[in-house]
Amino acid sequence: MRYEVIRQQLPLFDEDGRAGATDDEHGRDLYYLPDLPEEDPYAAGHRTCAGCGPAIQYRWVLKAAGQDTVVAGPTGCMYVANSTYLCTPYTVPWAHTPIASGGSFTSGMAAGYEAMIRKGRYPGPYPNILVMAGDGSASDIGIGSISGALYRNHDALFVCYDNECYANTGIQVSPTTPYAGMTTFTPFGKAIPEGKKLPPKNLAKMMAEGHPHCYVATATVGYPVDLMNKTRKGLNHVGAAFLHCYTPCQKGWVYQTSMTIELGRRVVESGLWPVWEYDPAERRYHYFHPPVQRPVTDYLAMQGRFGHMLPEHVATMQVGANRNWEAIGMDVPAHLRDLEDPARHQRLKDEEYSMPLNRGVGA
Ligand SMILES: Cc1ncc(C[n+]2csc(CCOP(=O)(O)OP(=O)(O)O)c2C)c(N)n1
Ligand code: SF4
Ligand SMILES: [Mg+2]
Repeated sequence: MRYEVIRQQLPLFDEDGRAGATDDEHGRDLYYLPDLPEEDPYAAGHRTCAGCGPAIQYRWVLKAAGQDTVVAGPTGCMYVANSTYLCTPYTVPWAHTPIASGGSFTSGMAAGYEAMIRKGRYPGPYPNILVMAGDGSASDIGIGSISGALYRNHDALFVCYDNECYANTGIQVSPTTPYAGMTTFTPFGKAIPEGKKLPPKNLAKMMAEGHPHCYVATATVGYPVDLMNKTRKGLNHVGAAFLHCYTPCQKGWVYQTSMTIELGRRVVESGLWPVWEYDPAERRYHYFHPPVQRPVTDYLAMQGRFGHMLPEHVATMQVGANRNWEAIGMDVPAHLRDLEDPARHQRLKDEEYSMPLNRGVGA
């Protein structure tokens, strides 16, 4: 006998309330949170650093997914710092996978649940299946297995929590490390004064362009309701979905621990992390247009990993941000265009910005 696979539909959180709570002194919406579920599948008691962006992202995503969820986590900080022998912070089933296998392991889970439900060996409904992989895993070592899973359209949500480095092994460069981002593998010096020479891999666009039948979105920990709604949309989508989330790493980026959420806003407001959704039914991108457009220095100066940047490096970063503004359909104000000229910048460490500076890399 063949049984029907019943799928869940998670309701979206109210964003109207968020719109009603707008206009702080910068014209931004406030940190509004609607009535969130009390359940916390990612419970307290783990060992991540204070202010850890990936831990915040894990909490919001699992709150949005709820109790009827199974999770996989490839090797990385969110495996190692979360789990000790026979102990994890999860109140839902969780499995560790090798760093390269997040996609293939999750494909197996999805296919297994489908088969078990159809054969009447699991009562259903079909659970929320998700994997949360670091950028080293999702954009580098394990990209093949995730791309394969997206291509085969397994019904699961594939999340990349992006802390822009291989954090767990001591802050090494990854493909998503930004231009000029200092890591232990991209130190600045006489030969390479900018530290990292290459721009970051555009992982989310690769996933959307390469798998046009999938729901794909970007998010940051600076916009929790948006992150939770995109989690639910990805889980509700029948088939594969990919979510790329910006998650600051306090240890690797060297910033004040209380600034994780603020960084998640400023990276968007400085044009360095476009927030969007790709709708596979329409085959269209929907871009978020932030109400504030800042110079990149408002973002860079909060982090020690950029403290070595010279005027030409800051100008290069502003060029990239300005092209991003154009790509998402926003005008580039004259004062941001002017900042493409290196002569308009000092060495970053000599400037005075709104945030106190730390120096160095935290490895
Ligand atoms: C095949 C393989 N290569 C290298 C490692 C060593 N390793 C363990 S965790 C890690 C860092 C993973 O980086 P990322 O996926 O970005 O997660 P993060 O640590 O930043 O949370 C590495 C390189 C491994 N476990 N397996
Ligand atoms: S090193 Fe970074 S990603 Fe790892 S636990 Fe600390 S803050 Fe989180
Ligand atoms: Mg990482």
